[in-house]
Amino acid sequence: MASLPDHKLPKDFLWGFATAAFQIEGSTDVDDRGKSIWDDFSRLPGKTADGRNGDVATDSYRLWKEDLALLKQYGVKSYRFSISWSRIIPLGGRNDPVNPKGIEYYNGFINGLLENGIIPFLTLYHWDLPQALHDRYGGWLNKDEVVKDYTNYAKVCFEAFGDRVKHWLTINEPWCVAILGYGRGVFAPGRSSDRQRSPEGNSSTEPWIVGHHIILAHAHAVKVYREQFKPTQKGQIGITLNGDWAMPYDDTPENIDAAQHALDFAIGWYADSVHLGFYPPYMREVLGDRMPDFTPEEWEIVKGSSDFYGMNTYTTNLCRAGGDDEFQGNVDYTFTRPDETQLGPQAQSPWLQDYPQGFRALLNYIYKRYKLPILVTENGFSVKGESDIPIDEAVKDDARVHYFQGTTEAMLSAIHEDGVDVQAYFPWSLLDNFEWADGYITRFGVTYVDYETQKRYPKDSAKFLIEWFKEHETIPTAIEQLPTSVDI
Ligand code: GBH
Repeated sequence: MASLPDHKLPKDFLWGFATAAFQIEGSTDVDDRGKSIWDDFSRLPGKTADGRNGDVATDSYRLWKEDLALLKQYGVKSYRFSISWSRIIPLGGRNDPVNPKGIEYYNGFINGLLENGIIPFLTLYHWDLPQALHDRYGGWLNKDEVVKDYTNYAKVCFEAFGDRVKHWLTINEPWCVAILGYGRGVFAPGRSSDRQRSPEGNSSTEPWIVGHHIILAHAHAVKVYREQFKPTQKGQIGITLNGDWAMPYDDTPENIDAAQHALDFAIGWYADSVHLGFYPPYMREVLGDRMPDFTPEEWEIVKGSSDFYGMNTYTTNLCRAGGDDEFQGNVDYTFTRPDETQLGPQAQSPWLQDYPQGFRALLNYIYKRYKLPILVTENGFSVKGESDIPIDEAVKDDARVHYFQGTTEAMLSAIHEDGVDVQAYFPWSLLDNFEWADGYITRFGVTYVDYETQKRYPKDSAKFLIEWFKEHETIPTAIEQLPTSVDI
């Protein structure tokens, strides 16, 4: 008799919660930290929805022991967080001094994680470019300088932390850096052609140039890691990309094409280049000469420069041909089906609905196309009204529990029924935190943060996820080959 289907997670599956430095640390002028582009940007009037900035955030730079205690209480296997470049090299550049206090801080935190049996999963860049590099030479717009400076920063981190850190992400969501920072201008450094928004910038060229430079910087850092550190440190390294599932609005051929075009612009831009060694032909068709290209030598470094597929995903969009949003490949997004029904429950964030089938479809699409193990490094939901109700109600986050019920089961089906190789899952986020242009209004945490007291309150979604992973975790056995059933 065959054994019953084992609906457990693969043996070394990593799970934990995710955060990013600027969204939680605060203490922006402590211990010789330099400024990042988000410091000034978030202080400008009108850049965040509530007019608040990252100076305090969840105060995690000071309260790191509390965060650690929380992670321990939650029983996570891993924790995904990011390092602030401006704490490590305050002025950012390769000839600028390294800040021992910054290194010491992250050393303490990494050691604290390891002492508690929690595997550090480290992002090198989650959007907080040192301001000095932006002022000095235009930051991500300056290929020769930024590629060298980023690679140097990465190297400093491999040297300082790589004896203990075995999981590295080079860049978080380059699409957001390029499109939101240099196209729409809603994220730092806030460049855009829209002169009401920004005194300078060119939305039709800069995003594509910035994305191009980010890919190259990522690839060079990976090359350094593989050549100089991996042989002894034996870790894994890759990039993580945002990207939501794209579904045709209906089954007309132009809308079926539109969904693929949306994927090309949102995902293929980075994933085809990094994993397959080319830019999506449709991007060149739309952008023409504005789409840069790599030299054959550069492609050699770029192609295959990620050990895995790093996936940040939140929702699904219904796609229709047309519309003039070039950043979406001239594809129109909606959540409203032809029959006027909604795709799923609406989050607090306008861009997010709960549709777990899309997550499963995306996992399949990505695995088929890129043939790499998938690490889900972000997935999460903001709940309508959560910031306007008392704490004891806010922690009953049913809509978020519903979301995670759906996505965890969708992931399990993708693993067991579809054979997709998923190796990690990090819900976003450990804490409510500084939600970029939304300020503190939008909450993504599985832990509620009272921003007056900085007290942390576990929400029901944290409890749900902890239980779910307990139930589905495969406990390694001493005797690996133990039979699961005996044929009689
Ligand atoms: C993640 O990005 C970030 O990595 C994380 O820092 C953040 O806190 C989290 O999401 C929650 O937002 O309507 O054109 O402005 C998620 C990817 C891509 C989702 C851009 C929102 C809005 C597009 N994001 N998208 S637009």
